Amino acid sequence: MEKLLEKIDNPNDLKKLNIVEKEELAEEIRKYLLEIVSNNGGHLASNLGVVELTIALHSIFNCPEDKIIWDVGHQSYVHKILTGRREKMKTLRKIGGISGFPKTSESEYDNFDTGHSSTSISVALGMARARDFFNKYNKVIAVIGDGSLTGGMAIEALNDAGSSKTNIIVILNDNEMSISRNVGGIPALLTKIRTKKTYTRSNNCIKRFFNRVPIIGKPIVNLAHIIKRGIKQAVIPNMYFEDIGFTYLGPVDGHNIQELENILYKSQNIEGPILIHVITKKGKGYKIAEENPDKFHGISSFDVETGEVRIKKDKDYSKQFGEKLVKLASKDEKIVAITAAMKDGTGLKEFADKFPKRFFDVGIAEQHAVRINCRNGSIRIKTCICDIFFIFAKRI
Ligand SMILES: Cc1ncc(C[n+]2csc(CCOP(=O)(O)OP(=O)(O)O)c2C)c(N)n1
Repeated sequence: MEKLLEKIDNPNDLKKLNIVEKEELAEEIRKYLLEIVSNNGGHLASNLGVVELTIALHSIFNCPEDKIIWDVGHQSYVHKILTGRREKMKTLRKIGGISGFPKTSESEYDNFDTGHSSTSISVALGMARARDFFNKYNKVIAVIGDGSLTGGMAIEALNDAGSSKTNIIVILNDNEMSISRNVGGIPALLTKIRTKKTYTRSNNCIKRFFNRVPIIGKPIVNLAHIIKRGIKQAVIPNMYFEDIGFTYLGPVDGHNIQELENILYKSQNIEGPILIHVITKKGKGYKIAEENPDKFHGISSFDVETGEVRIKKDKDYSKQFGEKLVKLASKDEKIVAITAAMKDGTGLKEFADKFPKRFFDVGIAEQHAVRINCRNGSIRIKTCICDIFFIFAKRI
């Protein structure tokens, strides 16, 4: 029997499939991703996590007229496979081969050349404003991970988009992981929302109820307002997104194509900025990656049976750096390490394990990471290694 995947040359082919066929297609795509990345190396776990989401997005929206912006872009393999680049994906990480990130020069379905994280909402908002300016009606969708949402630029963009009343859709792909486990207050907020699923489902009923609480007299108005807000905040954590101007939809199971299609379809009829909270699993469908999502975030050629990397590098720059820093820090307790969500990539794992109190992962926030360590009386940057992603500081 001919594989479904071989029949998909563009999103219109995908739209002809029913849900059961799309589910089969998802499994075929997973196998194909594994085949390519285990041979060539690449970003695996994030792509396995967005298979159903990407199928649903290309089923509901009409690309390339509608614009999808992939934050970071490392999770765009499925998008590439579904938009006419299935065969070219075999050239990933080969000289002259396909890019592992969206490239406007590569396809009309790619809208922004990415690599750095936390930019997608800004790009989407700009495109949406341009659309409105030229009286067009296409949809603009930013797909951003919970890790990238910790980046300052993403928060700045949410702030602007929320108050703008512009029609944009932000898909929050929440897998609880950056490259390592996600850190900070925003992931904590998302966890609250996830664990209060039942409450968020009845969000509208609760809101309606509290809005009907009678108000008597001016002082009581204020008091009632504070109490109402307090209770709402306690019961409906997604209020954060609603309060800054977004319509919040979800959370939705990011591996259920039907549910995803329903919510995406619904989003098309809502005015203003929308945030759809999608829950996914990094590495979904390949057990070894599900259990080690950080190792399989970006990986070189590996054995599918064991998950072991084929050629192990003895020493690379990051490893050298990490080892040296551990040596120095063993002799000098004033040395601390700061990373912007790049513990593994910058060779700091051993340091973090050995000196947990002297290790700071500040989330994807390089600007903040640099600034937090400038002289403040007690901490001053002693050395800043050329790569902005990691610095180490010495308390004086
Ligand atoms: C500004 C910046 N800092 C760090 C990185 C390295 N980086 C690439 S992907 C990633 C994690 C992204 O996490 P998330 O947005 O949740 O996506 P996921 O991989 O979990 O789907 C990081 C830190 C980057 N691309 N850009």
